[in-house]
Amino acid sequence: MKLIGSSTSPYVRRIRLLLADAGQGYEFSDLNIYGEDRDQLRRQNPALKIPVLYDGDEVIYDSRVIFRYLQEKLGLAPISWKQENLLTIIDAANDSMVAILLSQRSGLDTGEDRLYFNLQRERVEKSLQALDQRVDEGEFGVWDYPSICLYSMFDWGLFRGLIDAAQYPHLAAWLAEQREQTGVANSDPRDAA
Ligand SMILES: N[C@@H](CCC(=O)N[C@@H](CS)C(=O)NCC(=O)O)C(=O)O
Repeated sequence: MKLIGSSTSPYVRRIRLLLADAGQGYEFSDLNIYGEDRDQLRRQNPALKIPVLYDGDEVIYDSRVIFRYLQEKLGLAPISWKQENLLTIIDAANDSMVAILLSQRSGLDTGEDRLYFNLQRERVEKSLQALDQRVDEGEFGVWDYPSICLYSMFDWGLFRGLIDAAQYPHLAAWLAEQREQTGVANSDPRDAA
């Protein structure tokens, strides 16, 4: 298998952690998708997003679809509808944080009182509040795909300075407990930046 991604992307990290946890070896292509490797990305995925997984003749886009592919291929435990909803909340927070970061990199002041920024900030806050509560209720007690996605998203938000950990005490404590999980230390985006 070959994974196309970047070592700072939270969506790529979730697949790296899943593959590590499953003991599945793979080749990692680490691209700078906003810089010198953009042409490679254009060749890999017309949607211009990472991750992309190659497995023989199969090419799979989007982390959620890649998870479904790997779940079938590697015989991983399926996730429930309740867990699908957790993934949707995690993805919502993650997408809005990516939007905020790209806006900042475009020279925009994301703290301004503008509809677009207000919607992103509100979504991040409400999603993280809900996830903080779900962690407190024990819904992330097992290191499975939803936990891997939560870890990758929250740690990335902290790494990019987009989250104040003190506002989400259960999530912050849970994150600290997961540091020894397979692949977490050697996929830290701080080592790549
Ligand atoms: N729904 C996609 C989201 C992937 C995504 O947004 N990846 C970011 C990198 S963290 C990306 O490729 N962004 C490119 C862009 O927005 O132009 C997934 O789950 O794979």
